Amino acid sequence: MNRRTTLAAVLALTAGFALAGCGGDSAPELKVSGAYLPQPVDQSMAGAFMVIENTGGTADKLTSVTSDLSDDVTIHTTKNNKMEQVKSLDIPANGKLELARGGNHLMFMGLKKKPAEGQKVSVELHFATAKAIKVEVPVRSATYVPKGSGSQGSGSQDNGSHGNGSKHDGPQHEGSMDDHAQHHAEK
Ligand SMILES: [Cu+2]
Repeated sequence: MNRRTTLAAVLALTAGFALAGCGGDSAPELKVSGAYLPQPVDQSMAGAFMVIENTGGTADKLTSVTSDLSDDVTIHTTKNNKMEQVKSLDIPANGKLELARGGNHLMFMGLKKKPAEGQKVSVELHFATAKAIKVEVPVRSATYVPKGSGSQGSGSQDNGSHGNGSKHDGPQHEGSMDDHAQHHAEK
């Protein structure tokens, strides 16, 4: 008896979910804002940043990214100033996933052309649950920092916390981008 009741409950839940969550669990509701791609130094690589907000009651994951700029787009985190490729990034329910300088970012390798400031790069974000979202990401100056980006945690990143006169990307990213270049050069 008990088992049958449970099964019925599960079926009811599943059906509810299929009907866009009548059962109380809402689907992820994702919105992308503040996307930008700092103009890269050359065609070898570029990074992009944005905020993905989830107003739904269900968590989701950013699982992959495609773009007309590159066939090799990966998702990176930054740990101890080193970039690390990850399979996915969590987007919490009623929360947000922040991609920002010195932290999580999208990485484009082997660019098909060098994007210039003022242009837009078409990027498609793929998620575990939600439908893919297409974003026209504006190309900004190499040193662009979005206004009100105070939530990155590690303080000012543009003013020589490295002191090595880096002129293009955020110091952290650039330092580790060199690792990337080497890594890829070994192919
Ligand atoms: Cu990276």
